[in-house]
Amino acid sequence: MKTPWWKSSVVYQIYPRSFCDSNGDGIGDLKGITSKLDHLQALGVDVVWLSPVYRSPQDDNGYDISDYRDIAPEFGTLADFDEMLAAMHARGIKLVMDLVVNHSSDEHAWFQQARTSRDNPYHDHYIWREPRIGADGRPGQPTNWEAAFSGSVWEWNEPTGEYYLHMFSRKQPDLNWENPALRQEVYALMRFWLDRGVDGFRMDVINMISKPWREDGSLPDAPVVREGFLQPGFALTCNGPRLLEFLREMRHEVLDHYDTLTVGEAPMATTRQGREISDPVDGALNMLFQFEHMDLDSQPGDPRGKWALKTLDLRDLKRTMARWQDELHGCGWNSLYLSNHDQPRPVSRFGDDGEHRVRSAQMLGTWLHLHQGTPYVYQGEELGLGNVRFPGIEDYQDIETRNMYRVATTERGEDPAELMRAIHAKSRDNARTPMPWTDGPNAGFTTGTPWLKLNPTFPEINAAQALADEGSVFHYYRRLIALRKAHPIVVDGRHDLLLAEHPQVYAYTRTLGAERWLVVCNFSADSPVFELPADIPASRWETVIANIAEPAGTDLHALPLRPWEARVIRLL
Ligand code: TEU
Ligand code: CA
Repeated sequence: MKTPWWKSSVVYQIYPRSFCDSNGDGIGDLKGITSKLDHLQALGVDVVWLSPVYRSPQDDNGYDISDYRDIAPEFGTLADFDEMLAAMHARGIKLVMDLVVNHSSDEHAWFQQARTSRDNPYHDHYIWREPRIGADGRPGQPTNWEAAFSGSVWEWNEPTGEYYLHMFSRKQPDLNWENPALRQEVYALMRFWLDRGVDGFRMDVINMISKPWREDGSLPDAPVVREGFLQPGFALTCNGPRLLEFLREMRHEVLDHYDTLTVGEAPMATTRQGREISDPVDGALNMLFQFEHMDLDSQPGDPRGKWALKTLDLRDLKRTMARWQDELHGCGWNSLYLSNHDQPRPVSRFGDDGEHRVRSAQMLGTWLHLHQGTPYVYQGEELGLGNVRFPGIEDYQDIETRNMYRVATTERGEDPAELMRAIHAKSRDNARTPMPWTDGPNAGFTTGTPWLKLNPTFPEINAAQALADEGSVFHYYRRLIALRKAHPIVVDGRHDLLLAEHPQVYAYTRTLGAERWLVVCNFSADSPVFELPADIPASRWETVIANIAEPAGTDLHALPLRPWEARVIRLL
């Protein structure tokens, strides 16, 4: 069987607001993207995933859509979109759109109608509940769930005398997938973009669309982890009873009729859900974005969630990654990512953004791209761009960061200095600082005032510098991407983890037929010695790619490693 294109592709994610501003209003836009396609082509990526550009009040930077069939004016027009898509296709680059259909904006015409009366035909497009009578006999919120962006998931709607559900901000009401008419609306808007020529979808929190309804029409409370406050409700909504049914319907109604790449964003997903959803026969999507490896540097079970910082234990990463590799091999498929618009920059998070910035960024890229799956590169990752440490909360724009800080300081009395430390480590704005193109004014991103402050490192870390320097992260990523095109083992080879308990060295093999590659990565600034297990013969070997030209030894059963070294080796 021919390998589908989405298995051998590398995807580049563009966060349009922060990529390139063509008209000086400080906001990146579609014309800006079209002007930078040389950069993507030089890198060698096959597909662009574009974060939302639809019409939106931008409460959550476009993940709150008020018109699914139009472009936000700050990003351009449908004509600009068609021009961008044609320019991408002319270069052999496909385009995957962000599909945000767990919720819409409260400014969407559906919601504007829905909230006017219980009899309105659009009322049932959303999720409504009457107050629940509490133990004190007084009416209150229907469940105890806390929204992803703080506060309750329930917002009162006076005209109908009901609450509506919003898992994210109050301007992002959840859509009611139980309603077949709503589902048909979603399928129709998908066809609208596919017929326009787009090549697939990244589906925002798609495993949250089926809510855990009980027979009496109520929703369960979440377990209490923080006495006296709202509770995280995500775990209850991420694998609802009708999820697979809805996704299979979407597949049969829409996806089966086009040649697409589909990736479902799936918080809390288990390998079992990953297998079910990506099963080529009975599943529905090509692959998921799972989060397990992104949760390993937070304190498990802590109600502060991702803000409760923890140092990564490399052995946890091995256990998690190896389980996803092993359990999907030969049946499902997965995406590979370290970075996106919601996550801090990997070089700051798992590498060294100081002295060893370039080498550690290259090591992380090697480690990621040599796994089995479809790799995603997030804008700026190919430059080895790091996090920012803005001094005050007012420098941050992200709704998640701002709301968390406000509620933590005003309602829970948490220490502002400690919160700022967590924000420096984890805020989504780390990933959203404007793309540094040059060392010129505003890093060449805009001629105006950028909507979010630049990363102050731009005089040294920018695309022009990276292109000019053969030793840059960019050129290394370019070689990594080319490697995938030249060697089927990178796409199809089986993964086997080595040295599961080593705290610094991450090593694994890939095997395809008689061919075997060994990947050795030093996740530290120390100089450990890599010891290949004795049962793997390795008298002759050669380096395929490495972030330091010459190996420090010849014996793989005792190979000294330099700080943050990465080496891919063909065993002969
Ligand atoms: O993110 C979903 C999600 O799970 C987030 O709560 C994520 O865990 C969080 O941002 C990490 O801090 C998606 C989008 O990627 C995100 O940008 C949106 O804000 C969110 O959905 C709502 O649409
Ligand atoms: Ca602009």
